[in-house]
Amino acid sequence: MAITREDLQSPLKPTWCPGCGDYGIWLSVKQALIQSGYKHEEVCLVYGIGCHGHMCNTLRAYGFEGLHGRPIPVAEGIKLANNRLKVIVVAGDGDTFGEGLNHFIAGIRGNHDITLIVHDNRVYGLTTGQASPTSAKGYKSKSTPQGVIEVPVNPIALAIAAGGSFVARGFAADPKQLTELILRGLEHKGFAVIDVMQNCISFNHVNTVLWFKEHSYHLEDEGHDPSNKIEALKRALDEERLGTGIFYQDSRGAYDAQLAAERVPLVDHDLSSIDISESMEQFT
Ligand SMILES: Cc1ncc(C[n+]2csc(CCOP(=O)(O)OP(=O)(O)O)c2C)c(N)n1
Repeated sequence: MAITREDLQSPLKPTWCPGCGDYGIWLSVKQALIQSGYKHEEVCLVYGIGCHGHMCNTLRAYGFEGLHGRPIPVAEGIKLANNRLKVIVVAGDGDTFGEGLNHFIAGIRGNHDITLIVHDNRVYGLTTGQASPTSAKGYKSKSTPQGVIEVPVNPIALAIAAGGSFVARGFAADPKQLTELILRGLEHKGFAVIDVMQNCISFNHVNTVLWFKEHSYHLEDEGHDPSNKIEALKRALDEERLGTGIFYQDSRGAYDAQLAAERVPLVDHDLSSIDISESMEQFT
């Protein structure tokens, strides 16, 4: 049976700060799962460590919360072991563009069939407000009292340049568009990057909901064509006017679909003739 709102209902209440952008993303993930028509057992979510990762407590769905920076390789492993699953990564900007940046690029290059939702609040939220890789140059935080010296990572431009087959930006305060982007990402056969502009009400007093509203526009409203890579990159490099929607999409085929046809995913291996009793002895 397809997932219902009741299925996703967790007995645990969110602990995010009132006004946090995590609520809008949580709502959009739930809406997308309900609208997708997938069954509960067909979906697996992998969470990073951070405020965003607390979604594992508030969303009743199969999932795994691992190490900070490592949700992408965990998701790739799950997808390779059982490629019938729809695998979603819920990560932070620290997770994805700091500790896990190599995994972001490797995931894109491999075009693993995963939907990545980055809660990009431009700050390390859970550890109480240090600068993150997407904090603007000059951004003052407790870890950068004089202002950030480095230039920020531009997730959209980086994803397109690395060979991304689906590159989109959403906004936590626009759940209607974000739900649609997640659905499109889930349908996409390959690595779908959805970088979500998100406010952190407690620690980022620069990139507020109002700031994001004033600095963003819908790509669709300007007739953007997601098959035009050069135009997508041009728009991605504009850091003053932040487009939301799908920047770029192509259909080069996902990793698991390109593996040798005779490869049997781990989940379908016949284990009936394998005797593991000797290995289990140490646990008895
Ligand atoms: C390998 C490792 N490095 C650092 C940490 C400490 N740590 C936990 S959460 C976090 C930052 C989370 O920031 P982000 O990924 O942006 O998520 P947010 O809390 O903003 O949602 C850090 C640095 C850790 N748990 N593991």
